Amino acid sequence: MRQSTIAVILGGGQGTRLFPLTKMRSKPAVPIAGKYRLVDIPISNCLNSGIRRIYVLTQFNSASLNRHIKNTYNFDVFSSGFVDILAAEQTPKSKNWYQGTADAVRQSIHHMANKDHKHIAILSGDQLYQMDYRKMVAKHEENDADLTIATIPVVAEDATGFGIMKTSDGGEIESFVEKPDKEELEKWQSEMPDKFQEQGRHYLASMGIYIFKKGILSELLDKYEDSTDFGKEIIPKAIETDYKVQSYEYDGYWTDIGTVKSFFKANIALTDDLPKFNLYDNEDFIYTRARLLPASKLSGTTFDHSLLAEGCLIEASRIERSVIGIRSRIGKGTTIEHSIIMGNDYFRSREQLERSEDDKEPPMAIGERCFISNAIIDKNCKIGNDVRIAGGDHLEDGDYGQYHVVDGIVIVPKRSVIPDGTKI
Ligand code: ADQ
Ligand code: ADP
Repeated sequence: MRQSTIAVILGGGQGTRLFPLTKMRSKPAVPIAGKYRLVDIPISNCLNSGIRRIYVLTQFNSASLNRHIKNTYNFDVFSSGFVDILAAEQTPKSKNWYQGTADAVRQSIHHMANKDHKHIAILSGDQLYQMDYRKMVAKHEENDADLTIATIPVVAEDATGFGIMKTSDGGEIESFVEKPDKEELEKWQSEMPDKFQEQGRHYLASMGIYIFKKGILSELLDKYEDSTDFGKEIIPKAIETDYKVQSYEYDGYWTDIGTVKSFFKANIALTDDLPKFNLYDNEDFIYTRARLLPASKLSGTTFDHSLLAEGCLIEASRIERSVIGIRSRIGKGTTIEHSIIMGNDYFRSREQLERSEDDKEPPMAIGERCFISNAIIDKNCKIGNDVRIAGGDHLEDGDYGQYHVVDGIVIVPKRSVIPDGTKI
């Protein structure tokens, strides 16, 4: 297996859907679940599936992504493998950024050409799921497919956001439409097993996870040289022509985390009694940077259904349904509910945190007596005392300078300063 598959993780285009979390970093570096970054999810799936040669394609190469990859995936155990970042670059052949997913792979494929392999797996960088790609590769080989697409049954409401297909009894994909309109949706229904019928999941969706047989990927990219996107162009064209394209049905937990709303929802879902995404597994690890942080210290806080990462100093009154990231500092009397606090990149000394009368800015922390609800506080923010941030549908989406509102969620971008007494 180790020699057979090379993985390519699509690390994101312009990053507009997760803006402003992508204001200061590339999408794969966006922090998730208090201590990981988005890219850790597909990389961990690869490592847990024995795939050790991994490329991450990204539109721009942020310092934090570089540092994270370099410091996380460089152990001796990886001597037979690598995690390489390939950022869009101007070359004699191309003066542009990646124009789409297929274009990103086209511009990078020369890096893979002389690496021994049987298959290339193309993976999305913004999905939360745990999958053993070995099983998918085994099916792909058993079917002797040119291309295998991982698929999952979805409900009508979600179907318009995905590639939807119809398959033969043997699982060969016969027709495919990228993000069908509501009006034409009905004709894309498939016969599903009872279990899915009962849940209203009548449509077979592409998970955007592809395994290509050696040579087929570059053949398709050459043949359709003007096509820049997999879902819109390459996949439908491969199905229409004579390629053998198979569906690999998956029925575990899988969710998109590519928009602010879905990212927020998936993070908060980790605070459920029994989260569908299991971080607590003895075998399938989610890898991330080992930061050697001390244990978190809590004083006087009622903590309910929340994740607390390492290195935090918390004196808040109440924290509920929230994800509290590494090195967070939260002052006395503060309440946080239904929010993501990403934490800090470094500690500040006790002296730096002492506030004198003439300090213009609050320290890098969340102050005292604050109320924060339905919000994402990015890293290294300075939130003063008596600040009230109450997100919700009553707020209009937009850029308000100090903060943004997306789908009712208030986002305070990295390194922002919110003065004492601010009310949002
Ligand atoms: P989408 O997720 O809408 O649909 P797309 O926006 O192309 O497709 O993104 C796929 C992945 O590639 C994402 O991880 C994205 O961040 C990344 N990406 C996008 N543009 C990129 C670029 N220029 N450079 C590098 N990476 C880039 C796709 C399929 C659907 C399928 C869904 C499942 O097209 O058929 O149903 O995924 O989520
Ligand atoms: P993590 O993966 O732990 O979030 P990052 O590598 O993204 O960490 O960020 C840590 C960042 O903080 C680095 O840019 C590091 O140089 C910076 N940093 C560390 N200590 C300090 C400090 N005392 N002052 C300013 N920046 C610091």
